[in-house]
Order: sequence, then structure tokens, then C-alpha cells
Amino acid sequence: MSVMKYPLAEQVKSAVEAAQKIVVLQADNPDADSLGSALALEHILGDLGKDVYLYCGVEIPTYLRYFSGWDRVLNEPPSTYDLAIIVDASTYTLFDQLEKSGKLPVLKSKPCIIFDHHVTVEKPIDFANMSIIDPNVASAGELIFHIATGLGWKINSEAAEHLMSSILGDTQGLSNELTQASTYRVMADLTDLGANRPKLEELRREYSKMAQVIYAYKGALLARTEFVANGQIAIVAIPQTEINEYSPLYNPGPLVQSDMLQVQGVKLSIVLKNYDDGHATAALRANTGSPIAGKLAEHMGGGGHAYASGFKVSDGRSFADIKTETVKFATKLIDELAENKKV
Ligand SMILES: [Mn+2]
Repeated sequence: MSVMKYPLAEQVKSAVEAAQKIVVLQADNPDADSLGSALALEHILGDLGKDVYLYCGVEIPTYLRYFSGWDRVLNEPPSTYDLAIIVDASTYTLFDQLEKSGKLPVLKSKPCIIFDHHVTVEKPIDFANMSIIDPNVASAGELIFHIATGLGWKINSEAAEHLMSSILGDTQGLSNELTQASTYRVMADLTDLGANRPKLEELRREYSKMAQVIYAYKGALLARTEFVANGQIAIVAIPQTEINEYSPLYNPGPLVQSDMLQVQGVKLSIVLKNYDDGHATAALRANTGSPIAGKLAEHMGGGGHAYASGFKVSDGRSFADIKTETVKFATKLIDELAENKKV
């Protein structure tokens, strides 16, 4: 077993030992990594005799409901707790719901730990007492594996399964550039601990199946995808009516973005959602060799990884302006990439 050592882990241990009631928080954009990390911590800390509560400001999307225990994630934090642990996020911007519900002051008044692996951060959370943020691991789940193992905390088979799903989520099944030799070692260790990858794969596939109406919708999205910047950027806009009709059934981003990236010449795919109240959100995915998604998101006020990121604009700019600026800056980043390669 090869375990990464974090000097701050001893402080994490003391904070956990001093607490009884612990809340684990995911940001308002839950994914397999944040959910797997939260559910794994529920087991790990539960086995240490702690009372663990899980919070996420938004509903867990249906495609993630293959995780056993997803329904224990509540959209309201407990009224009081001794310790908060934020997983897979270290930015304020993703805790809108907590701010809206007036529960942010409570969080700020409690000891708080962050376990994350994102580098690009717009408004870092400044009230955390300790942050272990390691951009060298593929997922927050992988980080939690190292911390728990290093501290001698037991990882039971359910926790191992959740951590494995975390890793598979962020690495897209160990296929993207986040995957390193150490990731495979952790996967092997998690297998030893009882996680079963074929079983997880089967579950994931079952839950990501689409309704017939979504299949047709996917066709419509593919047909109206625009290819700009000499075919290097694929972009599709989703209006509010479609968000209302289809988003509860299937998130349009994951529905088409891998197909967009499979078009010859495409370096970046953009799914822009246009909300009636004037705000817009974007999901950005970049192809191997074009690590620009994080920089583009940052420019637009968001954040994320080099190959997968997102942003939200709600400063009153028109949707057309947002789209134009996104494409303009993306094109600039792609051009710079080409310039750098010429040297
Ligand atoms: Mn992650």
C-alpha cells in the first residue's frame, strides 16, 4: 500500500477526535467525486463513533443515485454541529444555497476542514481552519483514502466502494489525464478493501440510461451544435424552456459533451444554459492536449480543472454577450496554445 503523507493530517485527527456531531458538505454542483467522498466519510467517521450528517444545497441528480445512501444527503444542514468538513470544493461561489438559507454564519462559526484537489479557485473559502488541497491526486476521494489510511482510520468495504466511485467519476473511468500511477495503486488498495469495479460499472450504466424522450432531445442538441473558431470549438445553448422540460430527467452537458469532443478538430466543448432571470451557466470540457477549460472558466468568473470546468454569470450581461466573450476568450487560449507548440 502506498500512502501519501500530509503533515496537516494530525491536526485533522485532533479536530475529529474533539468532535461528536460532524457535517460533511458538498458544493451546489454535486458529482460522483463529491458524493462518493461524503458517503465514504460517513462510514469512516461513523466507524470512529461519530454522528455524521451529509449536506448538499441541491438535489442529488438521478444519474448519481446508484450510490447507496445518496438519499441520506439532506439539503439542510443540522442546526448545530461540532465540526464541518467540505469535500471536493474550496470556493465560496459554490455555496450559494447555504448563503441563501442563512446558514453560512453557523458554518463560519464552527471548526472547518477542507479536503479538495482543485487548483483554480476564484473566491477561496477563508474561514476554514485547515485545508488539505492536493492538486496531484485525481479526486477528493483519492485524497480521503490517503488521509484515512495515513491516520489508521478503517475503510470498510462500503467506504472503499464510494471512494472508488469518486475516483472513477473524476478520471472518467481512469481514462483522462488526472489518472496517474498512484491512482491505479489506490484503486488496487480499494479493491483489496472490498470495492468491486465491475459491479460499480454495471450500476453506473444502469443509472445513466436515458428515457426515450431524452434520446430524441440528444439528437436535437447534436443537430444544432455550432462549430466555431475553424471548428475548434463546439458550442450549444440551452434555453430555459428546455432546462425546465429536460434537465430534471437528464443533465444536457453529460448528454452531448463527449460526442462534441469526438468531432474531428474540436478542442473545446461548451454547453451554455440561458436562464430567464438573466443568469447563464456553462459546462466546459476540453480534449486531450488542450488544457484550457480551467483558464476559460476563471476568466468568466468560475473555476475547475484544465479539462473540465464551469462558470456562472449573473452580472446583467446579455446571453449573447456572454456567449461572444466565452468564444472570444476560448479562441484566444486555443491560439496561444498553438503559438506555444510552434517553439
Ligand atoms: Mn473532484
